[in-house]
Amino acid sequence: MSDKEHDDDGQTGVIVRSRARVKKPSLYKVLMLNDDYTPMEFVVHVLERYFSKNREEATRIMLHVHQRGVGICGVYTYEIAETKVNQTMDLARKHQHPLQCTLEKE
Ligand code: TYC
Repeated sequence: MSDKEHDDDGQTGVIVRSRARVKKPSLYKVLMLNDDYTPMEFVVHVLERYFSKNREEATRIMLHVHQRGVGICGVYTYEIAETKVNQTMDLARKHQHPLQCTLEKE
């Protein structure tokens, strides 16, 4: 093979199916579980601090979890969702609340 032909498919500069190589990341729901001991105000605080909810939305989600047993805090890519679960569980542990938070693939 001559130097000119080496590694050259004759398609220089032509983009073939470039869009097909970009896959949308899987999304994960962060779920909050109800319990009998974690104060309502603490759950609202967590939703404001780690899930960027305003007080009204945070209160709505907290009451939904309180009444139905489980609720969605948000939907994120895996590492973001995992970070928010860890932040929530760490703060709950620090305050000795039994609050539980989990991930679920959408
Ligand atoms: N059930 C709790 C109470 O009555 C409040 C609460 C709401 C706890 C949501 C956890 O994910 C939760 N103090």
